Amino acid sequence: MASVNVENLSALSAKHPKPANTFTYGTAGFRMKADLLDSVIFRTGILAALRSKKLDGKVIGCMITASHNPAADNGVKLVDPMGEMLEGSWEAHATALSNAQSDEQLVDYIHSMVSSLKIDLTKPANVIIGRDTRPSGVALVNAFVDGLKVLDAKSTDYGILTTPQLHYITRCLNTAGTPEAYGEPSAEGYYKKLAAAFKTLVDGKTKLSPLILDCANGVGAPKFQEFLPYLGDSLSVKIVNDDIDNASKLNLNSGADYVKTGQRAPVGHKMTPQDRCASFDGDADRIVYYYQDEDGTFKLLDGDKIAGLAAMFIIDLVKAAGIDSIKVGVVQTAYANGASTQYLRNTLNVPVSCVPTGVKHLHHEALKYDVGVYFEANGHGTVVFSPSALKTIYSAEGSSPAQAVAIRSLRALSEVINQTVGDAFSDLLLVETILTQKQWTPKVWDQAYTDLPNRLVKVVVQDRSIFKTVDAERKLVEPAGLQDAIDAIVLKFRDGRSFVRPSGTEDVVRVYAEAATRSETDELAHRIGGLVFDFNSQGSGPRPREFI
Ligand code: 16G
Ligand code: MG
Repeated sequence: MASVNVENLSALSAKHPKPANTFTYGTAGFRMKADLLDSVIFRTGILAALRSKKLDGKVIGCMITASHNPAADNGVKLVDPMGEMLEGSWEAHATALSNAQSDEQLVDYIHSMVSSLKIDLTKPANVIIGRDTRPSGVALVNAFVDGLKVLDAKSTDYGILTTPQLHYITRCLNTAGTPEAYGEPSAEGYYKKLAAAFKTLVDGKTKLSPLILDCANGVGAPKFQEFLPYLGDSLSVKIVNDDIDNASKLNLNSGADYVKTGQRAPVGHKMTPQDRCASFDGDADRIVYYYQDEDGTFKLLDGDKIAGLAAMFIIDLVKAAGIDSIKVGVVQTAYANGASTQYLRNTLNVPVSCVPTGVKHLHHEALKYDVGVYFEANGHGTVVFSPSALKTIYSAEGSSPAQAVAIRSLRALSEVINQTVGDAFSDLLLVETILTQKQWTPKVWDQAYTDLPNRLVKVVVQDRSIFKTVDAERKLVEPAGLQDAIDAIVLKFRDGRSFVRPSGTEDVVRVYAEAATRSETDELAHRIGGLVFDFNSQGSGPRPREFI
């Protein structure tokens, strides 16, 4: 089994001293101010090497990004061999390694993992690395590589990539030469695969007007620019917010998070009712669409709207292909607008499951369906096809020309969609495919259902860890008595719904509320916010004035 070369570890570890902070590998890996991350990322390198050795040298991915956070932040997440998020049970190991107080503790923890998980340290380890455009990325990649050196892991640095590209390449490398080969393991391979599928899907259809694409001044900008030549004249896109040379602009007043949270267009974005717009987040794994109504109202088409559009389209295609043995399902979180869930269940008659927040939960649940469509309201999401569904789609022949066309579309759809993780590029092509095939404007798409007004508020509390939820985060079991008090308030509101959950990424508790009208929704959100703040005097700092 061999053991760790302690001298080598100490020499490398000395370059990456641990600050006094305590770290947690959360929903999206480690994420914080970049200047606190050096030791964390060094140790995550050690973990990545261990993970690869445990999996017999399979390639593990490492993405250095802090997504929609400000430019001064950064983060790291690891990707498992099929392009999915790091297995849940290893998150605790990441946390433990990052908090080891000395080299001795570090070595002890590595040895305890080696023995409890039966890791053979003599096995090879292979890790690939990608990063977003943040200036802190280069030094953090070096820290990660030092971590890999502790266990002699082999690494390939792919430089700047979007998060989903890194997921894609990881899967390609691990499936190369097998019947499940996912594609060429490079950004170029990714562009070629997606563009070819998209061209098949829109072949012969009238091209839509240009899409105005806000890239949040992040990695999506240079990468989408790089992608455009592959798309040729199948799609026209006008990229805005593409200044990656001025780091402070990253995610500033722009991007999917800004648009979704504030329900407004990026600053400086002059929209007309003719425009179809979309925003990526800082690492291009999230997308939302929007447009302006004739009366000037801003209209958001978020992850729920994308899920509804995709489910509707896929259900129709499966029927048209004559293979309705394939069952489509949709996965949402508690944040899904109540009107979207109703639309999916009652209009599309599709099964809908609700899971806790975080891509990994949705992805896992979606794998239970033949075709699983999953989206968070914030725009993270994709569609996954089960191996048996793919087999059916690829073996079907169709007994009429119409069936043959539908089958061809389904095949191309499974190629245009990045099935490893939610991917803003691939989701964009999915939406553009459907709008092109139907010749729909965003307004027509929006008519599927009307969102219930909703509001999200943050409550700063002394200790968010005392808030415990069940039922996919829709009910609090602790602190005792709080859920009953919430229920009593919600009952007073028409179409009222509200839930309270601790954030996985920030030191706050989040309150979501929806109700029949905007004013009732605001009142509900602020009543629940006040309730949580006051409950056992949990609130921290000044009580927000709008809380009731
Ligand atoms: C992370 C998750 C995202 C989730 C968000 C919730 C991934 C890749 N990202 O960004 O899916 O919506 O956390 O944040 O899983 P919260 O727990 O602070 O509300
Ligand atoms: Mg992101």
